[in-house]
Amino acid sequence: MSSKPIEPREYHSAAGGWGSLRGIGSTQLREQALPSALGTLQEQNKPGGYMCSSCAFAKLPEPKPLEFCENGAKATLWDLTTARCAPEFFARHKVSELSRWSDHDLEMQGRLTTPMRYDPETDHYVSASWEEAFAEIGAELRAIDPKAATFYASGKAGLEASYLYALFARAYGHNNLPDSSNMCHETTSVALKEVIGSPVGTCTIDDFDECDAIFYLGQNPGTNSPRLLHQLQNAVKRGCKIVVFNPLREKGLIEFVNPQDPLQMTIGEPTQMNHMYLQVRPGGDIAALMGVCKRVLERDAMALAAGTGRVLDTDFIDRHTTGLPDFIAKLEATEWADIEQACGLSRADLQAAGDVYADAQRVIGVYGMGLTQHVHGSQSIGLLVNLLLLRGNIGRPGAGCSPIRGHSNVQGQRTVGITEKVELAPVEKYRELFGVETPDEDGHTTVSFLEELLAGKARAFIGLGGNLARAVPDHDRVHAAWRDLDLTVHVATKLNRTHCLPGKAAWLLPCLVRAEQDQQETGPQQVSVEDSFSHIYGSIGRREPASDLLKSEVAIVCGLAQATLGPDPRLPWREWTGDYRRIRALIAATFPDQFHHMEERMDQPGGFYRGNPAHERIWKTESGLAQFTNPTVLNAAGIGDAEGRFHLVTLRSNDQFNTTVYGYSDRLRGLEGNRMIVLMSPQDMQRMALQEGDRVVLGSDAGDGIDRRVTGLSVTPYDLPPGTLAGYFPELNPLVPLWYHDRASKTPAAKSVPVRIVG
Ligand SMILES: Nc1nc2c(c(=O)[nH]1)N[C@H]1C(S)=C(S)[C@@H](COP(=O)(O)OP(=O)(O)OC[C@H]3O[C@@H](n4cnc5c(=O)[nH]c(N)nc54)[C@H](O)[C@@H]3O)O[C@H]1N2
Ligand SMILES: Nc1nc2c(c(=O)[nH]1)N[C@H]1C(S)=C(S)[C@@H](COP(=O)(O)OP(=O)(O)OC[C@H]3O[C@@H](n4cnc5c(=O)[nH]c(N)nc54)[C@H](O)[C@@H]3O)O[C@H]1N2
Ligand SMILES: [Mo]
Repeated sequence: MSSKPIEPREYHSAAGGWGSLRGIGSTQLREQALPSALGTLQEQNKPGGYMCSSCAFAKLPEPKPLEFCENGAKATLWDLTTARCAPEFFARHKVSELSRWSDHDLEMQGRLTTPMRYDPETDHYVSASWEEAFAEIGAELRAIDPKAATFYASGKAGLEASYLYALFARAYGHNNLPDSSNMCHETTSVALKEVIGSPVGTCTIDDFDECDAIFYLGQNPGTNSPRLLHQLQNAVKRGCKIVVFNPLREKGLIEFVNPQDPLQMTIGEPTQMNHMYLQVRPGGDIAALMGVCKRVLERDAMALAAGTGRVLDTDFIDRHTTGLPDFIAKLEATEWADIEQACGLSRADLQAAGDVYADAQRVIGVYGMGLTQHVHGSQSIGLLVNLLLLRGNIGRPGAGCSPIRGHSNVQGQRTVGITEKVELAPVEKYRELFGVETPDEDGHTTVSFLEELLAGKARAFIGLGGNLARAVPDHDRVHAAWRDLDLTVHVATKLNRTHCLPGKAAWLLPCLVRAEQDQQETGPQQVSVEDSFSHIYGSIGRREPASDLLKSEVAIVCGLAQATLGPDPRLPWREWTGDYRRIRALIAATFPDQFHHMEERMDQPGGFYRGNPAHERIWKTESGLAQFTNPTVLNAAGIGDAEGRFHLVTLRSNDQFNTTVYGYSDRLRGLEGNRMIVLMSPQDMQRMALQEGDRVVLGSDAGDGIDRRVTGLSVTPYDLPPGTLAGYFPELNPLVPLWYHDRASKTPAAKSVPVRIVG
């Protein structure tokens, strides 16, 4: 064993700053995007322009001259590459060969240009016409039981294509409409619905201008929603206190230099972003929030004794909530020692965080995958809501619950009917407007689709975007089963690993990206999207499409529906393709309260707010009140501690968008050049007698007898709580058992995966 202390890796500059500008430049070089693509970026996220296809952050009413971040620019330049993945490429490479290529190398081939059909005889994709594609896919779908087909959506397609995709599924005969949400914020949709009656966040972006404290749990803004750093920086400069809970010290929550502020860029000091940074153990948020709530009660008792007024907002609690007495009993029965053990944080730190909460008039709770991707993730969200309810921090300015969504229109896809749950589908409206009867049975979530796949019962898969077989848990097992599907169809922009697992009949259907012009019979068309804050925006692309043969997602969905369902005067798919205003009129007719006058309102600066009852303190819960809930566990991980067991957190780097791997630089964590790494605390490395760069094999410790392992991982020292490992998604997905998911929502628990070092 070496006696030299092991130094954890870290990045020594602030988030933002010159590093983010260099990040954009290197993408442009790597992607050989035309210089004019940089000009196109000026239209990003502005009224009359196109909306970024990266994350789901707000598009502000008063945009700056450059209203994009490093990663938004990368996403656009990645879309606007000059490279083309054309039929000649497929002629050179067999699909079985391509299935061994890296995620990065596949997407680097550039934009798909032509519909491609899989030829099982030669193991090549070969070009075909759109007419052939639609006719053959329609015939395949007509030949099977609709309930054996799944229509997945990845969260990028606009509201128009999404609305029609959901309608197509119902008219064809199933509710199998999982989307990427099922691996992401489904925990939010289920948990928030239960406790506040709304499946989405209650904040709008303006709330960040008024809050006094932000409790920031399990979300990495520096990489995944960089534009939010500006709001956070402004809040800090106003004196707002940010309290972070995260096992990793993420740079964006430590220090930030605004790349659009010339003064700060040249001579200024970085902004120190947090007031407290609490390195909670994975899943320890339940215990940590219990500790914070305990302190709030202590402060309330102290205030009562001193006669200085209550800390609890008793008026709000009496009028708007139910369940507090039980929660108080639970808090009183929970020992500090157990809390400290479950979260790895000290009582003193949690009390200090409780004091920040109690002293703030307006508090926002922000969270991301660090809360949602756990077996008891729903309980963590319940606890965060409990904390907010104690002082009436929901439904007033500067306060609320703010989940940060993933894909740029993932929330919107759910809003307009892409859901496997019948109760959330506009069943009456489908009947009234189209004579379509929605099947009664709930459809598949992502996990239940995969269970069917592994059981050999699934027959057909259509993906409206995404890279599902790569993004899911247990993907080694999934890959083997995927090729037994009778039909796989991917509406896509670039080639990915799932495409290289063709079913017996298999198609790649290339589509436009958002920055490209979508020309239809009535002229250039607009689409629309929804952000994390329930605002809807119009989006119009002006770039010349990457190929003459590309179709829009709307045109492809309509082509597939028409070919599958045959002519029906109540479902004029062709006319809808010709004029998207007609689709928006249908969206408005289906959801009139939220989407009335959509056409006029979506282009106004800042879009329009579709409303949220919980924001108005109207609680659409079973009791009609906001609900305090009691946790049944103190740690959200599904499997507890044991000798030799680690809890593995799977993460995104700063150089990827989900399975799209732009490159190998995780700049904000000081990690360069290799994604096959496992981050480990220096203490654990010493205990295990490991050196930096040692190669290890991680194996599943889920106790189900299934051998899951990932080899060739290079040990890298990192500042992590002991017993915690971290590494990259999707490389480590083979270690996540399919059954290891949030109990309430079935969201895979990718943040506390039980593993061992097995070699
Ligand atoms: N550039 C870029 N932007 C993206 C994406 C991308 O891949 N690249 N993906 C998009 C999508 S689909 C999504 S869903 C979002 C994801 O954005 P995030 O929600 O930020 O997701 P992750 O990168 O998975 O990181 C989650 C954070 O939670 C922390 N964490 C892990 N376990 C725990 C825990 O138990 N408790 C707490 N408190 N923290 C924990 C991790 O250290 C990490 O900082 O980003 C979207 N935006
Ligand atoms: N272990 C682990 N697993 C995870 C996660 C994790 O944190 N850890 N995160 C989960 C989360 S939050 C999510 S959202 C999922 C993501 O899962 P998915 O949404 O299925 O995956 P993406 O990587 O976003 O999909 C990328 C592909 O989408 C296609 N594409 C890109 N742009 C467009 C477009 O404009 N239109 C169309 N039609 N296609 C397009 C391209 O072909 C590209 O290869 O992964 C989940 N899996
Ligand atoms: Mo996501």
